[in-house]
Amino acid sequence: MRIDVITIFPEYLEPLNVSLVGKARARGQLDVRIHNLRDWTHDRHNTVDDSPFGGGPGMVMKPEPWGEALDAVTASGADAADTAEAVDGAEAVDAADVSERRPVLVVPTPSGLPFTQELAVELSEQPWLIFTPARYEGIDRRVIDEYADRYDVREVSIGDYVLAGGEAPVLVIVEAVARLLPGVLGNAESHRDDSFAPGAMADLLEGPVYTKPPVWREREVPEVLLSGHHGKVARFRRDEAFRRTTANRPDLIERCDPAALDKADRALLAELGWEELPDGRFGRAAPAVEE
Ligand code: 6GU
Repeated sequence: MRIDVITIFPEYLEPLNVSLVGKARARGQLDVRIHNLRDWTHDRHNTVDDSPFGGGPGMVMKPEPWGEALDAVTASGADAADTAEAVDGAEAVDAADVSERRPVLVVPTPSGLPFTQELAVELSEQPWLIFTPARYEGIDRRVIDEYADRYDVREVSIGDYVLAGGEAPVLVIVEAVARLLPGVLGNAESHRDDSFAPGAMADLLEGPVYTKPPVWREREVPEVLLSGHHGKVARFRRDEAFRRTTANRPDLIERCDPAALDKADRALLAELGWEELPDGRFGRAAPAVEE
């Protein structure tokens, strides 16, 4: 996969050299290119912002540098032939794939669609992503409109809070996507039980995990995990997942597909004070009304 990031703070993207993403780059599985937006300005002060039409606080990113930057970066697909060679038979960045297919433009903004594991999976299937993290009050709207005519543009928010710029969201999205690429995580099975992974544990948060030593500061690892009984271990983990999900994300329980709940799940939810609704879903039991 190829990833381009256009930013006024290239140094903010330095963490992409570290850990999982850094290793994927070193192995040639990921071709990340960071660009300085100011390289596409032409005035003495490398101006990228101006005051908003219609008034109001803050500044807006000017369309011209973004337009020139996006034209240059989107046109550079054909030069992807010089991308990193795969090491140790790892899957190399497919240059042909990049040049033949259009990039997906990912525009981080607090007013975008929520970034979810489902979107991470979808983005991980693309050959080429271009990120446009903004500062100030955002980018002149005409830039997004201009490229939405030619490319798949995704305005994405990473949560219900406001950050000073889109660079941290780029780090978040790239890490979520990169770990899904074939061969990037050591063990492909590692995805399977992820919280929010599609499949058997869908819509449940992952429960607690333990390792050696079996006793630490007089705290014991739950005995069932040492038993070697796979069925009991699976049930324990599922129970813990329900306990954590009911406590931290009751909304996920309320949306849970009733067909995904077995008898033991139902019994546990009842024990945790949830009530079964006529359609088989679960709702938080109404608190007893005090007289
Ligand atoms: Cl993508 N950008 C900014 N500036 N703030 C955010 C965000 C994005 N997602 C949540 N808050």
